[in-house]
Amino acid sequence: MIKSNNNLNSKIFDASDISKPWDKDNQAWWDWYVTLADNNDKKQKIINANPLPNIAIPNDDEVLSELNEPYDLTNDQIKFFKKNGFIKLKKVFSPGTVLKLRAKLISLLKYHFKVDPDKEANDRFLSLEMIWLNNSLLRAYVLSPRLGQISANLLEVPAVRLYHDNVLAKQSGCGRTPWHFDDHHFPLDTNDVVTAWVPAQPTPIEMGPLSFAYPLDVHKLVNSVSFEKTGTRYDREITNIFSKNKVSINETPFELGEVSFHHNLSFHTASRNRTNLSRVVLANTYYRDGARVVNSPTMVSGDWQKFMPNVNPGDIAASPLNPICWPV
Ligand SMILES: O=C(O)CCC(=O)C(=O)O
Ligand SMILES: [Fe+2]
Repeated sequence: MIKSNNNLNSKIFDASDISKPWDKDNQAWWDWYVTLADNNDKKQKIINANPLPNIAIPNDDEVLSELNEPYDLTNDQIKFFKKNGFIKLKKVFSPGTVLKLRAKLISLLKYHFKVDPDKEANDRFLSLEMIWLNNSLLRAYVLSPRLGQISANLLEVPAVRLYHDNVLAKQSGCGRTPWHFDDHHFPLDTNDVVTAWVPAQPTPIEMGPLSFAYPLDVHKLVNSVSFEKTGTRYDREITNIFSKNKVSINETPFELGEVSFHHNLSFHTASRNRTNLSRVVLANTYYRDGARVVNSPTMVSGDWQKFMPNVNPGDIAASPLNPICWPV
């Protein structure tokens, strides 16, 4: 009798059990992940985004030289990042270099998903990763010494490696990205991790720019909220706790060429895309050279071994797919 009760109990679904590895691809991961977002704004109308500016597009050599140029950070900017866990920097890239990136990403998305993400929206969050392996120009954007140098300087570490790149196309009508911090996602045993989030078009509020709760240590307010792999309770609870505690949230537009950098303990979210264009972003994650993989990655890390083949839990995270991006 006791035995059969145990059997019964072991079959009860436990929404907080995330111990099993993710066994699908990373697109399936995003399709799942966005179901965890609370969307109570469904009735808002889709509006037309401004058309993309009609400007000269630089040639490949001009783009390469821009991606290689250093970016001077002030001590105040580094202090701001340390305190707040994110920073938004203008003029990281020229408008033409960003629009060239967008055209490349759109053609890649068309190829993989067989839809034009700006025209045939089906409210989806489309994702591609490891694009740097197959295209030399996109490799330059992902392994950009400029992004690597900013990342290393913000983290104040001597060298950074690439964890992965990620094309994140939030289509017209696609709902919120749930509140989270990336420490929950990345199976890296370090807090020296930063993501450069590069929007590939001007990104007004209506398009759902990445938004950050600050200062960095607001994650302590929500550390005890247990994550659940189904439903929107986790996301709603974070919203409630932040609102009760009057936590500041930076939700501001991105101009063309502006890039945000966020730390793996920074809590962030993004609103629904209420425009008619896809919100296309290249998000590259970099971490301190020498860091290890955690001992027990979870399903929330997705198919992380795609990003570091033959690296096992506990190992130093330094596969050939994790090149040092700074110094070069
Ligand atoms: O683009 C989004 O909406 C989410 C991206 C994100 O969470 C990240 O890059 O860490
Ligand atoms: Fe994130």
